[in-house]
Amino acid sequence: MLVMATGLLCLAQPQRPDVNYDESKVRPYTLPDPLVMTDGTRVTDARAWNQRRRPEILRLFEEHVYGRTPSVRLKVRHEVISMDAKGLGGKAVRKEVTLHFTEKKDGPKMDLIIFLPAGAKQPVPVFIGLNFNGNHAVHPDPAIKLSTQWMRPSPAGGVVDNRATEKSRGAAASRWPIEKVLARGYGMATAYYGDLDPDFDDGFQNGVHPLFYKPGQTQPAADEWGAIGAWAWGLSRALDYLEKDKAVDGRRVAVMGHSRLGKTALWAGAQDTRFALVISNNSGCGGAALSRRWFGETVARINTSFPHWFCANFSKYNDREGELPVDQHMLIALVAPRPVYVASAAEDLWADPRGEFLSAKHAAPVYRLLGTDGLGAEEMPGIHQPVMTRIGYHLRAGKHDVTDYDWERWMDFADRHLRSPR
Ligand code: GTR
Repeated sequence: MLVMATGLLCLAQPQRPDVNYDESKVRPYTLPDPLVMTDGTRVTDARAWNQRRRPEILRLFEEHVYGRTPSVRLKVRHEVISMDAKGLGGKAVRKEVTLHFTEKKDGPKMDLIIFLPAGAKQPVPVFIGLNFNGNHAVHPDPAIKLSTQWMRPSPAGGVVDNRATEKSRGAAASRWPIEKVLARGYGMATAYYGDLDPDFDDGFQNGVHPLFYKPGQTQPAADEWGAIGAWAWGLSRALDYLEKDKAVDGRRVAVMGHSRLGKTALWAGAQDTRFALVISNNSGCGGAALSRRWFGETVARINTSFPHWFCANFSKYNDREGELPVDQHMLIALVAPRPVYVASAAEDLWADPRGEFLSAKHAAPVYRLLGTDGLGAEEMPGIHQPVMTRIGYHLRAGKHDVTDYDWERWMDFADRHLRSPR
């Protein structure tokens, strides 16, 4: 344990000067017990968990962290905009489908791209995740529609005046090893997160939020969804489509996400139990990492830098993490008993790898109560020693990123836990 902590600190370059990266400075904290109701009642069986404690924890995350997702069902129209049975040089069936959230053609909509292994004899399990740079950035294939949405400037270049250019094709391909995923019998689906809500603080005037305002409402209430909520909602709409696609096994869809989109994948998987497997990559504060540790990014920092990600209520807990009625281990517990995988990177101290591991560990009692093996590690494992129990975990060497190592472990995990239909 001590060796591990030292290893982490040696590898890491402190990313910001006034942030705690020192394990010895983590102050003692007490986590809320996922198996004790707010009124003090202990949860001792699956029935009490499913009927009482799980809904209670979900409500607490809605009210205090991510905000409530509207329950109104929109009529979503699916428009297939391209279909190539011989995509990627014959390796993939590639489809592009636009999900229109209003009657208007130019209203809020999401472009979903799906790659399925060519020649599959039966419906395949699929990984779905939102992407940061547009669908055209996940693979250099020139046939993929170039996103026309607002986009953050990209370190890889190719974004001019907040719009993608041809130069950005394939810019994020290293994070989306599509051919490798197809070769192992999985499909891959992705959509651009900015289709759902562009990632800047505009008081929720663009994206999908206004579609749900009550008459006279101009922004979400303090306990209503922010950007992460909208992104997670979009993942569920993508799943609605995948469930209808006969080439996809809708009961075996794994949701994954990196960083802010890892927070999003966890929140999507927590709310929508149709996701059969949930993967968080380097999701950090507001994702898998425990807020109470105050290590790396904190609640106050995240709410200051990104005031639009969470609900307004979350900022009440800036520097008062101890008063939160939840911590992030309870978010992971909401996925139980479905398989969940938490992936950390050793140099990504901003995301607090140990805090991510501890969340997985403290979610395990819920997994065990529900009859699974929980997490097969008491202590944080070393670099590249993946844990593959119903809760999966690994610490990868290197930086905040998505690499082939991460994908290979997730596929190993999916091979183990999604092999047969649920
Ligand atoms: C950072 C943020 C993290 C993480 C990351 C990302 O600036 O502090 O919480 O979400 O961005 O999404 O890339």
